[in-house]
Amino acid sequence: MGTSTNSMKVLVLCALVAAAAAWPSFVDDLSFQSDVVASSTAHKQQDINHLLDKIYEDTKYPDLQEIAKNFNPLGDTSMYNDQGAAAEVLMKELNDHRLLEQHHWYSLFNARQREEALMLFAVLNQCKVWYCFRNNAAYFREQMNEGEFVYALYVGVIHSKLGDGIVLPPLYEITPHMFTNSEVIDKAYSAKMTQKAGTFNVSFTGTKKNKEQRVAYFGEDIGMNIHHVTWHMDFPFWWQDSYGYHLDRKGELFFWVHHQLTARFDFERLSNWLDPVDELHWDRIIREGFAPLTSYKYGGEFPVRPDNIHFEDVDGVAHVHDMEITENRIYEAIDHGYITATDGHTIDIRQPKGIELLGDIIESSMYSPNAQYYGSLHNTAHVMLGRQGDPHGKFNLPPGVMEHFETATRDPSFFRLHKYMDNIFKKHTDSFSPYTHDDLEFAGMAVDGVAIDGELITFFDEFQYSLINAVDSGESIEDVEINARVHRLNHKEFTYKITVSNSIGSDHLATFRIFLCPIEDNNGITLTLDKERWLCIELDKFFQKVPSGTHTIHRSSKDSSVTVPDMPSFHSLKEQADDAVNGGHDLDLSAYERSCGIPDRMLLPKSKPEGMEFNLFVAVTDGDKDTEGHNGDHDHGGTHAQCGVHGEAYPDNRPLGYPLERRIPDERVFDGVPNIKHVVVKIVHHPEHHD
Ligand SMILES: [Cu+2]
Repeated sequence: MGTSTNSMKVLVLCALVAAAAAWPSFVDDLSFQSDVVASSTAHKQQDINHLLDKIYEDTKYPDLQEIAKNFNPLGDTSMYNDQGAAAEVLMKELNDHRLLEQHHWYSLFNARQREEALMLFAVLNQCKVWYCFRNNAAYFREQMNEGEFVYALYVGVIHSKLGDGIVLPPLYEITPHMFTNSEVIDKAYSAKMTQKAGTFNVSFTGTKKNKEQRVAYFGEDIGMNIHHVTWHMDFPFWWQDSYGYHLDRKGELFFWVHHQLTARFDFERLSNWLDPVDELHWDRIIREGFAPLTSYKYGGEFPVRPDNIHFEDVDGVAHVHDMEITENRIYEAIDHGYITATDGHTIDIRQPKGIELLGDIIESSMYSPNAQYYGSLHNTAHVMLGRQGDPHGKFNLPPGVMEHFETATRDPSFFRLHKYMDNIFKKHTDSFSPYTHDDLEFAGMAVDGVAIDGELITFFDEFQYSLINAVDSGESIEDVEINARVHRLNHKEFTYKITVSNSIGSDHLATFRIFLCPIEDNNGITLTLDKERWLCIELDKFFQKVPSGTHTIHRSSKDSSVTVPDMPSFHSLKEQADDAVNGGHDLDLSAYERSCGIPDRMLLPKSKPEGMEFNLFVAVTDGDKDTEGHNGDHDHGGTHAQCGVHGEAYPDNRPLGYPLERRIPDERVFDGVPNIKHVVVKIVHHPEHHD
């Protein structure tokens, strides 16, 4: 994956040629309208690749160097929708020397650092044309803190229309320190210094003495980390609709995506003879410590938290008591069935939209109707947990892993925190009356059979990613190929075969909702349907026309709307973009455009070598009603289940988790509905199988 000197020279040359051919000379020609030629997806992809290459160093690409030196963000303000207002704000901060220095850690949860990153995001987001986006990015890349820059560029590409078609490189190759333990990073440095290429094994954190280590493969999975950080970039808590559009059902998705992460973690625990994760409480000890064994590129080691500590107040963040007050206010809202807005009026939450508002106040996001009163339980808890190793700032430690979305799931306390919040959401959903037979029935549609074509087999694969961006470059030291090798949970592809009878008399659109649910707990005790349903993981949700009569629907595991495929490596993105630019052909990476979603490989829980039985639960509901008011496209880019549709309304009108999100005191109601069926399936783990 490394780049040899020669190919590097060719690459730089190509970039030069491409730049000369495609870009207007910005020094004497500020009419950005001539940008049109260069705005092909291939050029944009190439620009993004170059901007993200070795972000801790000055850019090595001559065209970007030129822009960084000569571009004036305020030179032609007609290239912005806001006539340069956002650029003016950022330029003032820059000229007043108020911006965070380079070579310093960055955390989104640090208010000032976030503010700075969002100033750059605002500039990029106001750009009318790619010329503006790219030149501002190239200019501020050399002026701002690298972490702020990378964050702003990622959310800029995700949310600006100009970013359509661009695939953001996997963050584990852009900022490898956040994903790779220090031991391997150290080896990467020495490989570079000694000019010996190498591939180094990354082991999961901890030892076998720590039971939590058995499930470290889940929280430390680089694809899972990407899913989590990308979800929070797609649905940022700081988002305001004035940035351009509304993020549909953000608060509810916040609940659902974290509920699913928690349920998935519990499935992995069950697969490893562990009890479900316990919830965290402000007045109880934090049982599990965590030693991340990772370091910042700049800023030292990630702090350690020992076992069995009591929550401490964190200077400048919150008192433990404040957290309890916030929690009480949220519980009070749930029990009342309404929240109180800033102006004192009440908003009913015992209605379908209620969970969305609850998510907004718990996170809290800018959508919260009253952040002053309901606080920011989730975000503050992340910081509280991140700082427990140095709550009073005595040791000047940098932020903990909990203070970054890309590293948070490494710490077992992440799942404890989310179990705690999940239980708050459960209290709310439990306040609704259970679905009745009539609510659940899809008259004329019956599921006659559910089967799996193929075997449900999991294994660990071996995967390599490049560490080249972790190490510094020097004039006289060439890059050598340096990779990290990780083991990742994977499974064999399989197909669902769902036999459906449609006696409605005509074709009808149906929504297929597929869940995997545990049958027994870790002690072998059979779960009631009401206990089981809260532990289910969503495997797929799709819309499909069902013809009249009896038909078997085939659906491949790889088409799941819950998952995303493996991302192309940074090296491959560079190669593809360069080839397309040089060859003058199109670049189509649309299959990888969204990286929010559970990695396809992790669709199934690991299970055990002797196999474990689970319930495969299929509910078929009326697709016409479910998608009423949406466009006729029923694929929605294929990642809608937990990540929605970019820039559009969530395609399913039902509550997330339907029909399992409400309590089920009487199992007979579900048994008596022909359009819902569950069968027992067996998943087997092959420990010896390496792909
Ligand atoms: Cu999260």
